[in-house]
Parts: sequence; structure tokens; C-alpha cells
Amino acid sequence: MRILIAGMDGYLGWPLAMYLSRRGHEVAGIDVFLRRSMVAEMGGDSATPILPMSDRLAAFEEVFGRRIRFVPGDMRDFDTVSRVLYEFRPEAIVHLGEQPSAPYSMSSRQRAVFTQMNNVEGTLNLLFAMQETCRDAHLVKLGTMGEYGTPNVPIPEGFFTIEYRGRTDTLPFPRQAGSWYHQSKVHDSNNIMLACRVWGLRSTDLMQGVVYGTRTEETAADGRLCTRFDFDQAFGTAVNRFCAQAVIGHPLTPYGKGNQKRGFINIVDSMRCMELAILNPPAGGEYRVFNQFTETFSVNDLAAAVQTAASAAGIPTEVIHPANPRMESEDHFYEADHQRLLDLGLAPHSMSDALAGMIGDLAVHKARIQARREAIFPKTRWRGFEDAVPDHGRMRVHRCQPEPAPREAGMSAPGPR
Ligand code: USQ
Repeated sequence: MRILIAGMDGYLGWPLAMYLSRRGHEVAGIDVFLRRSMVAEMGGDSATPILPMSDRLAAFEEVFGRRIRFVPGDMRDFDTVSRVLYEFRPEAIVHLGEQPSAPYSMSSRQRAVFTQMNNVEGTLNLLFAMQETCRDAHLVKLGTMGEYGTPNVPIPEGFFTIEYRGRTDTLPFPRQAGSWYHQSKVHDSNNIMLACRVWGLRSTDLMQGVVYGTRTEETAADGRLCTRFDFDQAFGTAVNRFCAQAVIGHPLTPYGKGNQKRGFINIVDSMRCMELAILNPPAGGEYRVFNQFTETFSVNDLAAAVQTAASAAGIPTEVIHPANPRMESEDHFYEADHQRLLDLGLAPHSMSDALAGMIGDLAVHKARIQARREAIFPKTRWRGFEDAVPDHGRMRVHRCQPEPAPREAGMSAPGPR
């Protein structure tokens, strides 16, 4: 099958390209390398030393004898997106090319606006280009479990049937995102649903949980093929961060009470889930949702599991509870369905089996993690902005000043109408 991967340079995009190519698919990718620059902007760096894309592609061809095509390009540029689709004629498109960090999106107005513009515009461009050039292609879109938030009722896979005032309907389950980033994915979901309804496109929206892991079969085959691994406070995610923290003797950092629960998935299972979605496409016009995670834990559970695995490796660790920088429930009900990918054949790996290997893999890069130690402790607060000024191409940027009071600004204060 011809498969296009948007966001091929990322944590999931690069291993997915290799995974699919090795299984006989014709793979092409597009990426503008924003992740590399945004992580650097937040003071972080990948724990694993990742190569430039051209070297990655050459190494993959040398090791596996297969060629992956790549186009450097921005999903916000419609002409580029349209040209890539026209020339490659994909049968499936996996869209991973978005700004993925909740803390990044909450750190300033500019970054919030950038996150939503980048993510929503990129997906819209893709939908319009698909409608023009490859209507039958299957869009596999990376959504997030964070779209649902933490409601006090079980979470279904996208839709639920309700009875209201004597009538019954099957409707999208309410979305209650907790960050501007997660909210950008809600907007994407709504836009994709509309494109399927009015244009007859087909799409699988994967509500993925927090991914963890250092390796897949392909990344482990040669040091040059490793994928990135972030551990900074903005782009590192819980399990990965705790493992990196353990390796350098930094205390593990469950925020607040640490009882907040989330769904988690091994990077190996994430690859398999995307493959299963691709191999089992929905009908034309169908928009479907799979919840893509395999286990549920609280962040305290994670810290305890990483502490145990580190201790077995001879690394003593301390657990601290920094004040929670986020606005989120720390004691809540959490129960989410995740049956549809299991029904398609997913055989999940468990986190407890993966942690020792992760700590061993990261120990090799201890010096690189130690060098970015300052980027680990949480500093992006959900209430209160940093004064940061990123610049990503077409993003309009100016310094964030406090709003002047109306009188100081020479305006009359609004009076009663
Ligand atoms: N957390 C801690 N300590 C840390 C880091 C995180 O307690 O050092 C807590 C957070 O407060 C949160 C939970 O762990 O309650 C998950 O945080 P996270 O940073 O691992 O994940 P999140 O910000 O939710 O976002 C990540 C990815 C995002 C993806 C999402 C899936 O960055 O792209 O969409 O996981 S989900 O969480 O299911 O929405």
C-alpha cells in the first residue's frame, strides 16, 4: 500500500515509517522539523542522538535495503501538501505532524495561538488536498485521549447512545480538553468528522494515550536508526520522563497528589495499532474512533513502577511531589473503553515488562540527559505565562506585555449601557 506519513521526523513518525516500509509498504513522509526546534526552544534535547533526516534515510536503506521517500515541507503550506498528495497518490495517510505538547501550548499566548493555527490549519489543508486529489484515501489521524478529559462516567470509543427527553440518538461523546494543545485536537476531530459527512472522506481518529518506550525492532537494529526521546518538562511525557530522571538521580516528579489517571501505550503497540487501522479501513464517508491505549495507571503508580525497576538496576531513586503546575483533577474516576483495536488483533505489551529495558537504554545516554537537567523540573504553569517569544515562520510574534488598564491607555472605562 502507498502510505504517506505527515510528521515523519517525530518520536512516532520515524519508527512508523521504518515499520511500515519493512512490511512491504511504499512509504513517503513529509516534515518541517519543528519538533527539533521547539524542544531546543524549551531548553531540551533528545536523550538519544538523532541523525539528520538524509542520514537516517541512508542508514535505513543500508540496513534494510528499502527506500523511504521524504519531502521537507510544512503542513501549513497548502501548495506543498497538495503537490505531495498529487505526486504520491497515497492510499493511506497517517497524520502525526502536529505540535504535541500541552505544556508548550500553555506557556504563552503566542505558543497557544501557534499550536492551534499549526494543528488545525495543517489538518484542514490535508482534508482539502485529499478532497481534491485522493478522495478514497484513508486518513489515520492521531488524536488524543486528552480530548475527552476526565468525566465522571465511562468513556466510550468516540460515540455513545443517549436517551434525552424521550428520544434516542448516537452522538459524539463530549470533549473536555485540558490544554490549548488537547483542544486543537478536538477542533481537528470536529473538522474531520465534517469532511467525512459532507465530502465522503474516510477517517480513523486514534485517541491515543501517553506513549512510552525507547525502542522498536527497527530503531534497535542500528544506532543510527534510533528515534528521539524527550524528557524536558514540555515535550517529555510522564513515563519517559520518570525513566530519564531515574537514570541521572533526579527525583521522580508525580505532580500534586499524583492520583491523576491516564491511559498508556508502549511505542511498539502504537506502531501496531496504526498498522491495524491502515489494514482495516473504514467505508467511504465513515468517521470512526479507536481509543488507543492498553493500560491505565495513576502517575503515582508510574513513579512506583519506575522506582522498582531502577532499584533492580542498582539505581536508588527518590519520589517528590512538585506542586501541580496544571489545572487538572488529582482524584477522579477514570474508565475508558479500548476494545476496538484488540478486536482487530492488537496483542498488548505491558509497561512493567518494558521499564528495565528503557532504563538500560537511557543509561547509555546518561551524560546527554545530565547535560539538560535544568530542563526537567516543571515550570510551565496552566495559570500564568512565561514571557517567551518563539518564531515559527508565519507566526506573528511580539513580546507579551501586561494589558494596560483602560485609563492608562487613553481609553474611557466602559460604562453602563
Ligand atoms: N505528570 C506528572 N509528572 C510529570 C509529567 C507529567 O505528574 O513529570 C502528569 C501530568 O500532570 C498528567 C499526566 O502525568 O496528569 C500525563 O502528562 P504527560 O505530560 O505525560 O501527557 P500529556 O500532557 O497529557 O500529553 C501527552 C502527549 C500528547 C498526547 C497525550 C495523550 O504529549 O501529545 O496527546 O500525552 S493523553 O495524556 O492521553 O491525553
